[in-house]
Amino acid sequence: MHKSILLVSLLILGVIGEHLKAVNSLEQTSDIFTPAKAWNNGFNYDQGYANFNGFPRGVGDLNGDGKADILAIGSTGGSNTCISDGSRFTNCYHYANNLPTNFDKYPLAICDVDGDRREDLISFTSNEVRVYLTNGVPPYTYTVWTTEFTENGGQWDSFNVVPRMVKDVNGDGKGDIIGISSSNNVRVALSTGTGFAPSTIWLNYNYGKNFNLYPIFCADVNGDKKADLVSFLANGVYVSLSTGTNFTTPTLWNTGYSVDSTWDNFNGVPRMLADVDGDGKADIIGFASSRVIVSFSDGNSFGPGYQGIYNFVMEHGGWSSYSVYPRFTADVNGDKMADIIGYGYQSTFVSLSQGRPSNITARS
Ligand SMILES: [Ca+2]
Ligand SMILES: [Ca+2]
Ligand SMILES: [Ca+2]
Ligand SMILES: [Ca+2]
Repeated sequence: MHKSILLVSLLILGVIGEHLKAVNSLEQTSDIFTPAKAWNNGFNYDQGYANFNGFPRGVGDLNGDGKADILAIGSTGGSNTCISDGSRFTNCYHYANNLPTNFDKYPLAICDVDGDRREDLISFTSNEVRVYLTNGVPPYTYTVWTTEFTENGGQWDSFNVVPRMVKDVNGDGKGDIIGISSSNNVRVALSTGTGFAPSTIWLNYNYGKNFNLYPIFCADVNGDKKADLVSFLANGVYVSLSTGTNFTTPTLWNTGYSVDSTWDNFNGVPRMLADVDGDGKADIIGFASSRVIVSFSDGNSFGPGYQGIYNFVMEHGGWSSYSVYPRFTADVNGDKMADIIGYGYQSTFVSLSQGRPSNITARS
C-alpha cells in the first residue's frame, strides 16, 4: 500500500479510537456467507501487527490439502503460518526468515510455482525475486528465480504504481509473474518449474498506475484454468482474457465497483476476485462501506450484486481500513467455494461461503 494510505489509516484510527475495532462476530442474517467466527488469535492488530505494509499477511494453501492457510510477516521479517483444519487456523509453525517488511516496496505473493499443489512464497526484493518452495522442512529457504521485476532490475519500486502478481496464466499448473510496468507494458514471465523465463509483453495497457484508486488482479474468470487480467477502472470492471500467450483487449464486464460508482479507494472499500460459488469462474467480492457484495461471473460478464454479508466492512464490525484490517478471499474449508478471511483487532475471522442459493435475489 502507498504511504499516504497508511497515514490516512493511522489518522482515522487515532481520531475514531476505541470503538472502531474489528472485534465482532456480529449476529447477522447472511445471504451468501456464514456469520464470522474467530479462527486464530495471533497475527492481529492487538498482537502488534499494526498495518499491512509493515506486517504483510496473506492466505494460501501451503500444505496442499485444498484448504487455504494463513501466513504473516512479523516485525523482524520472520514469518509464521497456521494451517487450516477446516474450522480453525491451528498447527502454527515458523515458515521462513528475513522477509521484507515493506509490502509496497517489496511485495510478496503466495502461489504454487512448481506445480506440486503446495503454494509457495514469492518475495520481490530490491534486486532479485526469491522463491521459498514449501517442499521441505520449515523454516524454508529461498532460491532466486529471476532478477526482473525488481527495483534494480527495471524500476519496479512500488506495488501501488507498478504492481506484480503471481498466477498461472497459461494453465500448466505453475504460477507465473505478471507485472505492469511504468510504460504500461503488462509483462509475463512464465514459470518453468525451477525458474521464471525471461519476460515478454502480453498487452499494453494503462490501468491507471494507482492500485488504491484502480485495483487490478489476475484471476481465471472464464473457467479455462488460465488467469485473466481484471481491472477496476473509473467507469467499471474490465477483463482481459488470457489466451495462454497474451491478454486480449480489455472489455467491460460490469459498470459498478469503480470510482464513478463511489468505490473510490482500495483501502476503504477493497475489492477482490475469487470463486465464491465453486463453478470454476472467479467472482467479484466487493467490501462496500455497508456490506459485502458479490457479482458472479458467467464467463462473459459479472452479474448484478448479491448481498454477501453485513460484516467485514466499515459500518459493520469496524473494519475501518484494509491497511489496519486486511481481508482476503480463499477456500479455507476445502469445498471449492471461496470464503472471507479478515484480520481483525484481536482475531482472524472467517465467514464461509454457502454458494449461490437459488432463493436469494440480486440487488445492486
Ligand atoms: Ca492447507
Ligand atoms: Ca504457468
Ligand atoms: Ca481464463
Ligand atoms: Ca464463480
